[in-house]
Amino acid sequence: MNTLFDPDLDDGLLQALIFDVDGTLADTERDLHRVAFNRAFRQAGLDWTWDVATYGRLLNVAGGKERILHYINTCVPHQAPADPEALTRELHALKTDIYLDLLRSGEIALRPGVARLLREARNGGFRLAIATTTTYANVVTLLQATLGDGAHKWFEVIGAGDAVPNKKPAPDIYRYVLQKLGLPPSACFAFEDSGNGLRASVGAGLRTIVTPTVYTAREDFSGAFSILSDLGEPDSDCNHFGGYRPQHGMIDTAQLDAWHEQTAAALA
Ligand code: XBP
Ligand code: MG
Repeated sequence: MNTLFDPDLDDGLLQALIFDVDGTLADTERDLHRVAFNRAFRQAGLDWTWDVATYGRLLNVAGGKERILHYINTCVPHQAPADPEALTRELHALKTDIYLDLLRSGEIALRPGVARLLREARNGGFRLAIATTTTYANVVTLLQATLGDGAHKWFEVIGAGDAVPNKKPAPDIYRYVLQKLGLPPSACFAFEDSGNGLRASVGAGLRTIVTPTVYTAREDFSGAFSILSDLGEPDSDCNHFGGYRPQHGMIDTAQLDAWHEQTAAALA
């Protein structure tokens, strides 16, 4: 897929911020996605349990359906049904319903600095987008549960789930989002938490700020623009692990504009 962009939209300034979801906006994997998978297995009468460590290994496979199918084929091949794809679809539909209920009923928080940066970017006229592997309904519900009704409309493009055939680490979902925005990667920053996500965004040519989670902390982040503990808050500096260091202990639009000015020419 070629990224076709509209030259009229690219005036050399920073235009858009593109966010991954799971791990980046909120730490959803261990206590929400994992729990939802396990409940779906139980509801389907299966005795499969993904403990915290097992799930950490399975996270290398991006996408819930892909993860279930991988597990069937490699971890419980003796229990594989005649049609593993059909069972995968059934389990994943159950899992999505359970995950949405968990989001609606639980107290999920965005990671430090996320709500602040989104609000600031929105007020400052930046365009916002999502590039994720997870299911579209999961994104909308997470945004509404954390930022309020209608918050998904803050994002001009939500590239999610099966919008592209190849999930991260393939760059396809980022290319899809850039194409919808009509922007070249040099007009944007991406935000990721994982090695797979970083390979996808860098593969699409995007400068990427990585905020790892406990699950992804030991992954390979070479090629990241900046690696930070989180996006920071005015009263709580982020820790700097590599790449560009934010001047005031947090990522705000002034910092992103300054970094853009320093580095955009080299990308063009
Ligand atoms: C993270 C993932 C997702 C979720 C499960 O995606 O790998 O697959 O674990 O979501 P990202 P689904 O960090 O790109 O948001 O079950 O809906 O696929
Ligand atoms: Mg992620």
